[in-house]
Amino acid sequence: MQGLCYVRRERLPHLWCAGCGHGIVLGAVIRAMDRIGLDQDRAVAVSGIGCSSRAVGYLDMDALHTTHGRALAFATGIKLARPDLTVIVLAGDGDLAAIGGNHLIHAARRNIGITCVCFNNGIYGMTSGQYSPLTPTGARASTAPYGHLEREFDLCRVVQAAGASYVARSTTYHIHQTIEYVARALRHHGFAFVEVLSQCPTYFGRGNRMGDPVKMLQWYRERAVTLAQAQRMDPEELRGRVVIGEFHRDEGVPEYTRSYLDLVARLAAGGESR
Ligand SMILES: Cc1ncc(C[n+]2csc(CCOP(=O)(O)OP(=O)(O)O)c2C)c(N)n1
Ligand code: SF4
Repeated sequence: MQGLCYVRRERLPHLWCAGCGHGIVLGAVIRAMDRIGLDQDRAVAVSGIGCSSRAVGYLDMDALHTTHGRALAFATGIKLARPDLTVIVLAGDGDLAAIGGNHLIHAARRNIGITCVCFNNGIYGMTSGQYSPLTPTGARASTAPYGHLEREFDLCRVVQAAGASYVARSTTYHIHQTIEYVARALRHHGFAFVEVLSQCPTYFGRGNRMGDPVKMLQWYRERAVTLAQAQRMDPEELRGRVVIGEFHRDEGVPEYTRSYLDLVARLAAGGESR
């Protein structure tokens, strides 16, 4: 496998359930690191809490496993203290969109130079299948045994509207796109967000009678439409589909730590004090 230098092989075998998509997402992140030749001595991986958040433990680089929902808050501190480092956040949909929702919005608003990969399995995996803000309407969860009533976030649209300058979505089935989007995100200077749909056969799959993990991957293949296809479809045709693609990429938006360092330099040089 490419990118083995980024893997803590002594930590294997990993603890995810058989057929869990999170290993596929981590594999894509590792291949993306390899593709861009990431210097692992100048990179930090940060996570919150959840099955997905265990991913940082398998990366051979400085890593921080923080409190639930707070990965981006810790990552922001790291990036401000050491803007020269590549800071990568790996976290679940519950972690990023529920308890950590405000951190996500404000990291995007600042356009701080962090790469954030959302492992979206549409459920709280680690705590046995409660619904998250990304659980699709109608899906069953342990806290929605008759089907989820709420509408799910389109998290890419939320993050883009908040100000992120790189936004993309893929799935564990569309692995080549996933690797390429994460590679582009890692090269990007501002806040880069990649959502990857990742199957949880144990709780989402079983609760929704989706069959084995292969069937869940086929479900992603059948549901997914590209951005170009989606633009030719009406809302009725798009119902129940997931749009994948690169939604937004703008290198022209000021990155927060650069603006901050410029201000510090101006003040140190005796520039304006207000
Ligand atoms: C403050 C706090 N609240 C709740 C929890 C319990 N908890 C641990 S992981 C988790 C949800 C994880 O779900 P998600 O982020 O979607 O990741 P997954 O396990 O699905 O990969 C929750 C609610 C916690 N650890 N800390
Ligand atoms: S509970 Fe779900 S998300 Fe957690 S390891 Fe098992 S399959 Fe993966």
